[in-house]
Amino acid sequence: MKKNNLLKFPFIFSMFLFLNINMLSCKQVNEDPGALSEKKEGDKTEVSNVAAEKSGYDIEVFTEGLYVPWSIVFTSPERMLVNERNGKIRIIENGVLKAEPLKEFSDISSGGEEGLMGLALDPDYVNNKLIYVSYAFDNGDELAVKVVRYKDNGDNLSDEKILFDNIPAERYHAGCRLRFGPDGKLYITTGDAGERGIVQDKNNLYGKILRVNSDGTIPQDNPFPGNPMWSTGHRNPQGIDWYPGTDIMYSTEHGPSGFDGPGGGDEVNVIVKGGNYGWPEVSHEQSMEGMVSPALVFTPAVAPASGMFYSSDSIPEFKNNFFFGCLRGNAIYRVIPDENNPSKVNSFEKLDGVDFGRIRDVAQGPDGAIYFSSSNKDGRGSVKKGDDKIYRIVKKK
Ligand SMILES: [Ca+2]
Repeated sequence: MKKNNLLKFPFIFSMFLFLNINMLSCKQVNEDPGALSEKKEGDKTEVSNVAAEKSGYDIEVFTEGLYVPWSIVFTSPERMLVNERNGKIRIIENGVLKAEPLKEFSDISSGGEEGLMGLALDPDYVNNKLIYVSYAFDNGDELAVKVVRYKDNGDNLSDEKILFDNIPAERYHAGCRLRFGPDGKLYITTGDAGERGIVQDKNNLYGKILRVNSDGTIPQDNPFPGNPMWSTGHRNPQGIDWYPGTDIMYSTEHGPSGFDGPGGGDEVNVIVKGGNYGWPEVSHEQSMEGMVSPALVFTPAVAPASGMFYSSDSIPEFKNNFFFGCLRGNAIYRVIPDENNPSKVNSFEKLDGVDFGRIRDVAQGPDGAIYFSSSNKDGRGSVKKGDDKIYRIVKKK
């Protein structure tokens, strides 16, 4: 019953709702949406300085002058790598953005939402220096996404190994987040690439979360033998992570845009092995036997572009919470799972003080700060001086 209540709650941007947010009590999910449901999508939420002052953190600019920073990873406490969507892996060392990229890809396609996207470190990076990237390219006939592994030599990459060069892509719904799970396997999110009619066929790579070994081979214990699919029925998932210390996986997913279903319906899902998440048969609050319903639904759209569990003690109130950046929503959301049953979402809130335009990746730093990137240069934002930027949330001093 409680879950039904969660599903029925349409999140609406509105000042009215915002004023009812109590930063740490997080009761939005239980509020009666009735009085709010007539608000229009264009309504703006304004960040309240009063609320931000009450919070236990500060937000600082970390780097600026980037172009659509899609993925952020730390290779050491001093060195960050950032994928810029138009094709460069940038190095930020001791807080300084280096002019020379680690690599610039010459075969990138970045005409719409696609481009240089996912970036992940091998679980044994400290010893083997392996990194993994995903990017869209034109294979001569059509767009596709490559997942490629390289050795990071500090100021260049070598030892290229292509894991996939055939993940379906389009200018829209091209995925493609990469992250290693606690099982040491590489997980890859793929979009429906505009072919939603075939997502339900498990024998293709459209609208899936894939799971492979770090060399691209298929693990023996995948749900279907010889198949890289871990879950299916996704429209365009772009954020995955695992509740700290468990194998419980959360994912964010973009809902329909009007042309392919009623607008909104963005999702937070708890991903289970072999699960079918419904697209395109069901979306929003609809359910169907054999398909997993979302833990949270956001209407109107917030456009969730990332996903990260926070595991540090640095900001104690955030420990074991799930965070994701929102493009259209111009926000970071904080999702609070039930600590006794982390597969269940207790509540969520919009993080106070985040008012920097479109937000894309969210990453935990080795220092316990939460780093996040703006995405105002992606063609849909309003570009501010110094964009795009990476910010960080640190405990209030
Ligand atoms: Ca779904």
